[in-house]
Amino acid sequence: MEKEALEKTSVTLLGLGAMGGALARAWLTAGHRLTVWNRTPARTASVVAEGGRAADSAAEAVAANTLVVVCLLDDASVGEALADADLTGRDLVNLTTSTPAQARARAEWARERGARYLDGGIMAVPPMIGVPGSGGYVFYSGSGELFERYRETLAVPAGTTYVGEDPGFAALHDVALLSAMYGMFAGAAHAFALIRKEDIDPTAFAPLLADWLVAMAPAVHQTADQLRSGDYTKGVVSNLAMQVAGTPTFLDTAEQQGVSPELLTPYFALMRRRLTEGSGDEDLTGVIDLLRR
Ligand code: FVH
Repeated sequence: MEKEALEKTSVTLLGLGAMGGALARAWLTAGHRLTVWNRTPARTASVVAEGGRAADSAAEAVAANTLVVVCLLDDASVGEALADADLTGRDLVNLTTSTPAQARARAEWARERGARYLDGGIMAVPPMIGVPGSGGYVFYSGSGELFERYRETLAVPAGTTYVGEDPGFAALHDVALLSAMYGMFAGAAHAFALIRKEDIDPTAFAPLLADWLVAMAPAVHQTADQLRSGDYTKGVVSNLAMQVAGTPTFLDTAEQQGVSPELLTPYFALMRRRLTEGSGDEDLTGVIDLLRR
C-alpha cells in the first residue's frame, strides 16, 4: 500500500466541505497521498483518521505538493484562502464553482503568481463522487498540458471532460447545463402544481413526467443542428405557429387549476415575439436569438 501511494500523484486539497470531503475520501481510497487544509480545522479530523495529513495553514498545504486542488465555497474564498500561499511552480486545479469571467481572472491571477491553472466545473453531487458509473463528471478547461499530466489523478473522484484552453469554458459549460436543469425543474414544478389539488397521486405522476422529459430531451440535437446550419425550419415537426396557437390552452388550464402561470409566461412571450417577426414555420430555435443581448 505504501509503495502504491508513492507511485500515485500526491495531492493537496483545500476545502473540506460536502464536496471537498467527498473528493478527499475518493483520493484516499484510491491510495493517493493527500494533504488537506480547511478554514475550520475540525473538519480535517475524519480525513486524518482515513490516512490524510492536515496542514496548519493553506500556505503550508500548498507547499506540500505540486498539484493543488481547491474546492471552496466561491471565487472570493479562493482568493482569501490562497492570499498568503506561494504558488510558484504549483499546478492549481480550481473546482470551485465560478462564473466564466471569474475563472479567466483566476487563471491570470495564478499565472502572475507563477502557477499553472486548470479550472473545473463539477457536474455531480457529493454522493456521486468516487462512485464509478454514477454519471458524475467534471468539466475542465485551461491548460491542456496540465489536464493531460493529471488526467489519471483527476479521474479518481469523477469522470473528466476537457472543453478547451479557455479557462472560462468549464464554468460556462457548468452554468449552461445547470441553467437547463433549472428550466427543467421549473417545468416540473408547474406540472406538479397543475395536478396538486386533484386526486392524482404525485408518486404515480412522477414516472410519467420523468419519462416524458427523457423522451423530449433529444430535441436539443435538432436545435444544435439548426443553430449550426442557420436554418431553423430544418426538420421541423411542430412549428412555432402551431405551438403559439396552443399557448392559451396552457394558460387557461393553469387558471382553471388555480396555478400561477409565472413560470410559463416568459417563454411564451418570447415564442409570440418570434412569431410576430414572421417565423411561424420555424422550430422554437429562434427564441435563442431573442435572448442574445
Ligand atoms: N455540494 C454540491 O452539491 C455541489 C455540487 C456541484 C459543485 N458544488 C460546488 O463545489 C464547491 C464546494 O461546495 P461544497 O458542497 O463543498 O460547499 P460547502 O459544504 O458549503 O463547503 C464550503 C467550503 O468552503 C470553505 N470556505 C468558505 N468560505 C471560505 C473562506 N472565506 N476562506 C476559506 N474557506 C472558505 C468552507 O470552510 P469552512 O466553512 O468549513 O471553514 C468549506 O470548506 C462550491 O463552489 C459549490 O458551488 C457543490
